[in-house]
Formats: sequence, C-alpha cells, structure tokens
Amino acid sequence: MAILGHPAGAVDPAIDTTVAEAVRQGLTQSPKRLPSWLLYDAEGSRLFADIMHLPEYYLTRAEYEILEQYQDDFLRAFQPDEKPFRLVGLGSGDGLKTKILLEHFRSRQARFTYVPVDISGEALRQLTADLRERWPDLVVEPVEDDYVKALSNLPKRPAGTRQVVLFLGSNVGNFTPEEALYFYRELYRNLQPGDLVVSGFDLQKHPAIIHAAYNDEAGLTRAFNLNLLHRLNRELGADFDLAAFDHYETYFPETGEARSYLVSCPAHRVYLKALDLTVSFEAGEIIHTEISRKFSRAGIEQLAAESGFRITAWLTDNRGYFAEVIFEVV
Ligand code: AVJ
Repeated sequence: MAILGHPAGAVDPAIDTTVAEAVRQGLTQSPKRLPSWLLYDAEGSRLFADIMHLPEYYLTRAEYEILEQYQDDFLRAFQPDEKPFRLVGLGSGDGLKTKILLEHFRSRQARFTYVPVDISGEALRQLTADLRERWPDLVVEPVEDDYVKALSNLPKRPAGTRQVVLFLGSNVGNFTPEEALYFYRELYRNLQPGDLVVSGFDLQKHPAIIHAAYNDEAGLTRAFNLNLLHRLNRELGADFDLAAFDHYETYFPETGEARSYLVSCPAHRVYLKALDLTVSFEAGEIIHTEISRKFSRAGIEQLAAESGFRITAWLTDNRGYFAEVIFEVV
C-alpha cells in the first residue's frame, strides 16, 4: 500500500526496511523526494511540538481557539443521543489539542473511549502514559501505525458505538489532491452511517502569512526539515553533511501548496551504507520533503462530496484562518 508513502514491509529490528525502501526510491528518482512521514522520528516529533508554539505558526492557535469555543457543539454532534462514542485520533502527536475536548467531555460525563493513532511510537507512548495518569478510568487504546493502515486495523468497536474520527492539525495538507480523495474514500468505506470525521483544514489566506509559518525566525522549521537527514545518518548509516544543506520553502497561491525542500548547496556525493547507495547532488539541487496544502471552502466541499460525506458543521476561528469541518457518513 504505497500510495501514502508508507508501504508495509518486513520487520527487521536493525534496519527499518520501510524507511530504507522509501529512501532508496526517493533519492534515485528525479527530482529527488523524501516522503514527509520520515520527518517524524522522536526528535522530529519533538521539534514539531515546538513549532506549534512559534509566533509564525498560526495553525495550532487557530485550531485551539475553535476547539475551545465550540467544545459544547462538538459534544452535541458526537453524542446527539445516548449512544457512547469512540474517538479515533489520527496523527494524535502530543495530543494537546485533543485534550481540550477530552477534558470537556469528561466534565460532561460523556461516555467515550479514545484511540490515538500515530506513526511516532515515542509520541504515542508519552501521550498514553500521560492520559492514563490523568484519567485512570478513561479507556485509551493506542495504535502505532500509519493512517490508512490503521483504519482497517482498528480494535473492534463495541456494538452500538458511534465512531468519531479526529483528523486535526491540517495533517490532510500533506496529501496531494489525489491522495486526499483516496484517503477520505477509504475513511468512508471503513465507517458506518452516523459515524463522523472531524477534519482540521488550514485555509487559503494572504500568501505572506502562510510563507512565514514555514520560514520562522527562530529556525525551528529549518531544524525540523534538516533533522530528516540526521535520521538517515543514524538509521541508514548515511554520511549527509547537514552543513551542506539548506531549508527552502515556497508557497503557490494558485494551488494552495506550500512546498518544502532541502537544498544541496555544493555539488557533492552522499553514501548510504545500509542501502550501499551513492547519491550525487548538483549544486543547488533539491530534495522535496513536504507539501502543506491550504484549502478553499469550495475545495473542501468538493472533497466531501466526492468521497460520499455530508458536511454537517463548518467552524472557523475569528480571523477565518482555519476550519474545523464535521463530515458525516450518510
Ligand atoms: C503537521 C503536516 C500539519 O504542514 O503545517 C509544520 C507540519 N511542517 N512546519 C504542516 C509542518 C513544517 C505540519 N503538519
């Protein structure tokens, strides 16, 4: 299942073959690219947690604002009747945003369980330990997996339970339009009538605001992007010289795509021991590492319609930067 770039593979405790294969594929094609899920090793997840606090990174604060302001509306949407619900958090990360909702739902004695899904085992273990300490009676069933695979591998849900999938943080922005459509169709296929998907979408806005969010003064986004090479040095015995690479991001308002690259400044070669592969870089050659797509309302409505969902709520922050959208299976 390679469409989202994280194919299932044999498990070798020494070398992660899914990492190895993705890197071999990405660095032997032209232009070079590395899938964005590779950014989230333990260090990458930590760096991203710091990025969420950056003054330029408006996304997290905007989403917070929406979750806080509309927590009651979310609960009414998730539990319009007496039916208990199961919250599935795709890409839960450090879970800070989800905790706002969990806290509120607990204070209202809502009946629910929580299934955080994340590709970073480390982030997931921390979140689970933290939640279990804070709310010992909350049922938390963590799943360490990639989103699409997780959908079909979820623990069996108790009968008479509504499933509510949280896909926050504009993680959907990492997908190409084709991947996003595929992903929402897969979601639809794995859900039942009455089930919900709550998606966070970063909206199109002044390009300078978006550009700044991926080019912060403190250099955290740069460190986050470069950390990917550090990871390959460690996990694949590569000899990337981090000083030879730069972070570069550019935003295309016509398509809503922010694209991030690593740029090889000098012409040079890199050797990856675990792959027995030498990769040549020309001066100024790029490796594409991430797409952070920004959405229009029409684009989101089209995505919902083409994947079979009905939009039942559209909630934004006061500046209209970000939208939390509820999709229902009809
Ligand atoms: C976690 C994918 C939503 O694209 O904004 C932040 C990741 N990359 N800064 C985003 C990210 C650079 C983030 N997502």
